[in-house]
Amino acid sequence: MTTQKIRIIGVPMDLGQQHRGVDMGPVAIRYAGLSTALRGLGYQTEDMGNVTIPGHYTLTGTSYAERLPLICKACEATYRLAREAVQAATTPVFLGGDHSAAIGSIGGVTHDRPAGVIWIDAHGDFNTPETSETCNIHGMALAILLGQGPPELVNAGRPGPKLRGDQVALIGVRDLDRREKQLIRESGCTVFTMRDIDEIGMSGVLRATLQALAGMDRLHVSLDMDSIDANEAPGVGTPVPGGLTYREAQLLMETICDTGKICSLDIMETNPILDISNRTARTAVALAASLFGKSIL
Ligand code: Z70
Ligand code: MN
Ligand code: MN
Ligand code: MN
Repeated sequence: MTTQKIRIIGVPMDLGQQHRGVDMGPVAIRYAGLSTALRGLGYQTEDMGNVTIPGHYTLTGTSYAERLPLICKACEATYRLAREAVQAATTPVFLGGDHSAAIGSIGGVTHDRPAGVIWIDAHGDFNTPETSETCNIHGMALAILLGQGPPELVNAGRPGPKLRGDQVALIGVRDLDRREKQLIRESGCTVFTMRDIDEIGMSGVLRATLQALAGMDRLHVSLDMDSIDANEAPGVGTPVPGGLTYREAQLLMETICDTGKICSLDIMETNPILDISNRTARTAVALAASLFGKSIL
């Protein structure tokens, strides 16, 4: 499924959460050598630059009401670029930006045909405005894609839910809010927490994930960098202890690569201001390379 042309799309979204600096994620990942790494694997790369998104600093206040329409507009612009990338027979890689941008990227890549989604995250991103303890939309992105939450965002790009629960697997979960747990249990998504990874190992988790998504002929990976342990990815807004090791994350990417079904990738939540020497972006590039076929031997 992965085409020989990879199209890089920056989505410097910082409206879905409170920390400054995540809008610099796209450029940090570029500077860490994403295109060079992918070209080294034999792909052609094409960089579309960034979606234009008004930064946090342009807001007059901190209200959800002010941010919602701006996030909506940014997701619709991202949706269009995602759709065009698929229509042009390229494999889009979206560089975030906070995870609310995935509402647009996943919406757009599923415009003409469905895709299974592997959502790799410390969090569930399954809140709604009713359950959220923060009002941060990046913590609602997956629920919105499944049709729950603010209608403007549920209907971004095209009307209605973009995914069904049986098309989604979450991996790396270790921090859910109280009422978010209930929603996620009812969602029909396949969920592998850090406990599952400890008990059956990443290879066991991946076998079960790929079995759950076996009916899908395309797979989108949505990688929240806070899934990775802070040793390898310190530059994220919401670090949670006990994350994926570098080796677990590499195995994850290598195994998904082996399916040959990757149609698109999000690399979200890299925040250079909170990082140490661009380590998080460098980890992101190494993981992207494995997803797109870099092998050890
Ligand atoms: C919390 C909330 C979140 C990402 C943090 C955190 C959500 N559950 N998502 N970082 N990517 O605010 O809803
Ligand atoms: Mn997330
Ligand atoms: Mn997260
Ligand atoms: Mn939390």
